Amino acid sequence: MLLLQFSTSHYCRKARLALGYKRISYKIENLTPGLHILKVKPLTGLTTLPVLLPQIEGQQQLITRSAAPMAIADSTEIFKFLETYQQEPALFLPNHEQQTEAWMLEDWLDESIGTAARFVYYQFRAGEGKQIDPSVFSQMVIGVVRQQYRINNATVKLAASRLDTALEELSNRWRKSDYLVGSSLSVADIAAAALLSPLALIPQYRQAHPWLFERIVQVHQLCGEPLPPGL
Ligand SMILES: N[C@@H](CCC(=O)N[C@@H](CS)C(=O)NCC(=O)O)C(=O)O
Repeated sequence: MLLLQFSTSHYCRKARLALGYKRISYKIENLTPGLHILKVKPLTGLTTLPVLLPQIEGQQQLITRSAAPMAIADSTEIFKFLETYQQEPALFLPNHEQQTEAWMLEDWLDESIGTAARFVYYQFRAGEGKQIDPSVFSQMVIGVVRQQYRINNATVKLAASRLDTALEELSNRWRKSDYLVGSSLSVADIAAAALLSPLALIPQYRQAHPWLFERIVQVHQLCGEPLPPGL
């Protein structure tokens, strides 16, 4: 398998965590933001990464599941593909109601909270956190991302408020149990651990929510994935 990714993307981290949890071996191709569209759009019709290619060119014979699609776009679709590709260890909970709850959390984390974390993170990197990489190149990339997603003081304020609500909800669940839903790792735990990982570099979140970063570390360890920057 080949994972097309941006090396720093928290959505690509989400896909890597799932691959790691299932102990599926894969290769990575890091794409350059902007130029990635030339490769990705013809494959998926979308512009976002991660994209998983189940069959590596020239190695088709190694894939025994003949019905594997050519390219899978979107981290949520990658979860679904991996679960059918290799059932154990299961990412889906055996109880149907609990799995539905895990999907609800996963979708909310994906569509709302992962974006909010991106806004707060790039605001930090452009201001207080500039010294993490003050190079002209890094600041230029941060500037482009801020423009692309319309990250400014007003949108960051709304994102920070959404994150506060998310942290309340996740704290209620993760401080009571090792898992957000049910009694084993699910798509919700992986989504939360990946999509909130950019906050590990921001001192105010580190100080206010130590339990969050303990859980992010635990999920990474379970998935055999190197820890995110700051942890
Ligand atoms: N819901 C998507 C979101 C992925 C996403 O937002 N990826 C960003 C990188 S973090 C991206 O590819 N942005 C480039 C673009 O939109 O052209 C997923 O889960 O895969």
